[in-house]
Amino acid sequence: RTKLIFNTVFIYVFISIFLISCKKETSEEKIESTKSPNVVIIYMDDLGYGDVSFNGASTIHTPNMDKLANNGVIFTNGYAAASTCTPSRYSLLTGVYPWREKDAKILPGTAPLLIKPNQVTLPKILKSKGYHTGIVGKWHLGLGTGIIDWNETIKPSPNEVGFDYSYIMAATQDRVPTVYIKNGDVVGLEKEDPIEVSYEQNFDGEPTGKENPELTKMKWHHGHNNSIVNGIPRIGFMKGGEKAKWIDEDMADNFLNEAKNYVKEHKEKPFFLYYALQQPHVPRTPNKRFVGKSGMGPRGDVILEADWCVGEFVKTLEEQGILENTLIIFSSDNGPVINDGYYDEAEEKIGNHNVTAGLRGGKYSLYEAGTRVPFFTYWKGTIKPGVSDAIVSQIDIFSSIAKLIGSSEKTNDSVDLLAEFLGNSEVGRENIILQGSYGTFIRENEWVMIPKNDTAPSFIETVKIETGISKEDQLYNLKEDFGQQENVASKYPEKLKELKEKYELIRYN
Ligand code: NG6
Ligand code: CA
Repeated sequence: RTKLIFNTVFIYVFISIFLISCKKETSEEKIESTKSPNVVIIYMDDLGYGDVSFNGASTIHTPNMDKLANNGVIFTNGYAAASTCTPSRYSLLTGVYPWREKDAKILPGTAPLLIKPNQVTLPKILKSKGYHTGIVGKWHLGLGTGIIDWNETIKPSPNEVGFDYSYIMAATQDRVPTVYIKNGDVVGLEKEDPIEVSYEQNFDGEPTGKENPELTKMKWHHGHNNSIVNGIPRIGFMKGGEKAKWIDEDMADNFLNEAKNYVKEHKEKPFFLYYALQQPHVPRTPNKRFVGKSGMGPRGDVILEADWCVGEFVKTLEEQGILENTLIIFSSDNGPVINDGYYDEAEEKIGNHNVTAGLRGGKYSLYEAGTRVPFFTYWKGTIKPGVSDAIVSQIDIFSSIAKLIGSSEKTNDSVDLLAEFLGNSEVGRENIILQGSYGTFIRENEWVMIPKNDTAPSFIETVKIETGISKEDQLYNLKEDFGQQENVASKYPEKLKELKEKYELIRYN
């Protein structure tokens, strides 16, 4: 009898354990059974770590971003590859450190395409796994091979480096040409009114911000005094293409509609959408629905506008019934800047809002606020909500997505952090080399080491941002010193030496 009871209990326990182990399915295992999830990257332009309420801002409210972030994994140590746009975007799409590519620096609107047509890219690997791939929004990675005829189909464009569909602005909102380009063609261009673009000289008789300030509705503070479009003086000269010129105040709606349409048209097949919003980069031109809404002037208003766009976009995924089969990665290309070249009240109306949340520096900087950006992943029903302190970067999206879709592609620089992005691990990278406008530095665990530099400036007067450059080596312990206030290089010479060696090994090999 005892034996019988023993056997029954044993079988019962055995079956229970078996059932429990069957049920305990991690999100990674779940993917095995999910068929090719859609992948969406929502990418902001110049949005600071402190510009979102999911990172603690109480001076500005981003409810739509928060809703996703708080139901996904928020990364407190999430990095862009660089503290400016082009290098960050280059790394996001190639999984390669930007400092390996000498031309990965802020590009003019006429620059040739930085990504080589034979280079492996994130959209290419998705394409090879049957995904439809699209980009809507800011490109800023160059177009063509040198001299562009804007009146013909431009090649190569995003369509030659992995995107099946592209609807983009060539460079930035403050740079010419101020037109949308769809699959290589300028949208709305009329044959009788061809476009000419130059970054060297003006076209005869064309007004400029410098010579005709009376024609401008937004005043330039530094730079931004070339051709005037919609009353806004820009970087670079442009002539013609009147009907094709964008209306700045409609840009957010326009990109949003394109992104929504892309989703609706491609929901039947797995898709990858890179939705690259233009806010809050200059010129900040909120639609009239958002003017005055933040009380912080146009910079705050366009953040609210972008937040609304994110909400509307996600609503579309929901309405199309595909939200639960879509991984969303949200981040920003670089840190914040308050005055980036126009008088737009950003400084005057900032109030108590801290765009960096106390991190030192900003856009262009080697200090943390340059590259540490808002960063979260969201996947309804798959990712368990949480906050992760793991060091992750946008460079790692390449290898992580490759893993997700079963591609064997990887690069030396891009670390597979799929488990971290899905909230199943908090290990992250051990170290990373990050780029500023002047040079690079290493972050490893809680340490940051910025190598000394005798020639570059330590401060950019026009934007009032510290570059992070110093004639001394700098060492910071971010765990004890979030705001990088105390250089502990002389206090921990061994640590400094160790990090310098590691930095040089990665950087120069
Ligand atoms: C700078 C511009 C700045 C911005 C930046 C690019 C001047 C004086 N400043 O050169 O306004 O356009 O380039 O920003 O022209 S980024 O986010 O695309 O990298
Ligand atoms: Ca940017």
